[in-house]
Amino acid sequence: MQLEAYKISDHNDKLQEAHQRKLSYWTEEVANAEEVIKKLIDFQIAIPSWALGTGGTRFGRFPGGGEPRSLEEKIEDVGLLHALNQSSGAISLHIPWDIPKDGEAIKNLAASFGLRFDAMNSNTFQDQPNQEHSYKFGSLQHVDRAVRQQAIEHNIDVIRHGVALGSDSLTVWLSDGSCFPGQLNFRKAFERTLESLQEIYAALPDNWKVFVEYKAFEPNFYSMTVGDWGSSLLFANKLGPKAYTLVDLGHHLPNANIEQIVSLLLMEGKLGGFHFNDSKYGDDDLTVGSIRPYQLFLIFNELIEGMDAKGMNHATDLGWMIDASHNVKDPLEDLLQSVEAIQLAYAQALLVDRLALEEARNGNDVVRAQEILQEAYRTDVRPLVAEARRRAGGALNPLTLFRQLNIRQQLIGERGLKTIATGL
Ligand code: LRH
Ligand code: MN
Repeated sequence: MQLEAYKISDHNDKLQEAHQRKLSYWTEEVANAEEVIKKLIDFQIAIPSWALGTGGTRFGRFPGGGEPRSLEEKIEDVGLLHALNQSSGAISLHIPWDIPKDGEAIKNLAASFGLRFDAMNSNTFQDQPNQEHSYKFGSLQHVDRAVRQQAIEHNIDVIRHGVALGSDSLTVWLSDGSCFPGQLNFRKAFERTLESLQEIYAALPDNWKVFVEYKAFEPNFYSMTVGDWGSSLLFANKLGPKAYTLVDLGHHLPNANIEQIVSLLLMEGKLGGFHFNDSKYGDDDLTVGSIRPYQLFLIFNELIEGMDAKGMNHATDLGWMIDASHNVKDPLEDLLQSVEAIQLAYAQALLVDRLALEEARNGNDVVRAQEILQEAYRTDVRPLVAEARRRAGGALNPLTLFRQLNIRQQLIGERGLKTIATGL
């Protein structure tokens, strides 16, 4: 479904007066308000193609209706999100869940919604129908060369699909590992995985990057071969300059200091990108900023500090992607909330007085340093984020408009109640 521009301008017109009143404080009082608004307009977040339907767990899945039945309908849904918030200008595909039958046609369809293709994701954590070799005991780490070869060829196939769509990066997340002590020779598993990744690396086009995504546990529950930022960095360093680490916020052991990990990976020039979500316990894949919004702010604070230290472009030099699963929320509403939470954390972090913060740190003024950070975090930047959307042609309040237009009902009307989207 296409969202007509007049529906967005009608919505904004009704909210304009209240919005201007809130915004005036900013534009009159805050020196870098304009700079922040411009940065927010440029900051695009990729939407995962596997999170446009209702997610589930081993205990159950409760589809809400109107889910996309094809890649084309998934692109339409991401187009809808982007029309509403003008901050979701990319889609990240997962193969084979979303194989583009006609790459050119899919590329043009996405472009008609103002969308580009972000990182491609391979899948050697599930066995496909009529697959010759099983990944039960791993893929790139497998003791059997034939299984590794099958997984290597799949990744090279995913790169081929990505080239046809204009993508320029591959995310490799491996469920490889072990469930019991004794099951795996950790060193040999690492070496076989490295050898396999080197063959995939050799197939990367010159301008491509490969992101090595780490995860502490699940679906293996004793060891994961790419289990933490250290092992991911080892792989990225041994593979070469086109290889980077990918930080999925839900892939850490409890109480890990993710903002410190981000700072060090940036310092090493080996941070490739993010899978944003939130969690309280494990890889819960919850709405971004719904459980630990302060941690998200602290991560963006380190991102800006580290990216500015290297003169990096905030909008284009890292991969900004969401990776979430929606068990109880409408997938599109959940994604609108996640994009909003990311934009808010980025805007707050842009307000941090970095000179004053360094001065406080150099004086070991711990209280002052915290006050400077929390001054920014406790600032209501919603008018800035809304203004960035308005100037880019989006809705001042995307979620309200999504509901006012009964978009889910319209999608159910078009697609039916029982449609199931491919993905998690
Ligand atoms: C693994 C992961 C990975 C995806 C999958 C859908 O937990 O985060 O990024 O391939 O979710
Ligand atoms: Mn992920």
